[in-house]
Amino acid sequence: MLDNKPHPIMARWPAQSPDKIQLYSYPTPNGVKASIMLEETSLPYEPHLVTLSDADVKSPEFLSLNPNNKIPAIIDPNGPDGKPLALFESGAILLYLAEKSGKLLGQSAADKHRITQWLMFQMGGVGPMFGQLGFFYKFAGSEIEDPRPRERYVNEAKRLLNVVNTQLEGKDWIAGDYSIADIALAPWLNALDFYGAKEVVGWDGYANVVAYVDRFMQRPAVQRGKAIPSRA
Ligand SMILES: N[C@@H](CCC(=O)N[C@@H](CS)C(=O)NCC(=O)O)C(=O)O
Repeated sequence: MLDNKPHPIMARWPAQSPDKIQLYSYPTPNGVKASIMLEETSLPYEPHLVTLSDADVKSPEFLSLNPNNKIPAIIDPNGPDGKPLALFESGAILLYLAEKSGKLLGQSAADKHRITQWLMFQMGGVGPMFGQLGFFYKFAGSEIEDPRPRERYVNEAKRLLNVVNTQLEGKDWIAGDYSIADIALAPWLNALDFYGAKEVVGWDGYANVVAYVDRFMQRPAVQRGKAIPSRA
């Protein structure tokens, strides 16, 4: 609901519980950031499956919520000042849900900024670069004969893995205590498995990263959230 009127997206994805946070997503590395966060914080929510097909993400109803035609997006009927708030961009959603719940954004102002720093590192670095690696290594770009795009993104992925591996030395989580920075980062590190790119980046050589992703995947909220919305 926005200004007491149903949001236009609800014409296509109706809300059964309009008093709960409405999540529009698909279980990709970006999508599961939102569902894992909602599971970690126990905020009540209702998930809606929006597939990556143009018929869904480019539908007028979805574009009314995210003009950038990408999942995830949310509507909180009870946002700041008790008013509805619609949001897209997974990093913005993580920050919002952390502030709303008072969870996973550290204890002090300095913690918050360090966590935000690693969140931005994922949003501006690991996500876009690994996404391009997936395109040129597994998907349509893998048919391109020129080796330079693949080499560029393989090398950039290795460089980023080295940054993360070094930061994790002697630590369980990327920015101190478990935080939204981990919820942003770990699903993208794990995406190298889906891309079949673990061997080409030398995954097993990044021991701290390997242990980190395993640690993240063992969390019960991660186990639940990574399968939401259900694709069934
Ligand atoms: N920067 C955005 C990226 C979101 C994104 O790339 N979503 C992909 C799935 S992982 C998507 O919806 N793709 C559909 C399309 O581009 O048509 C975020 O973090 O929310």
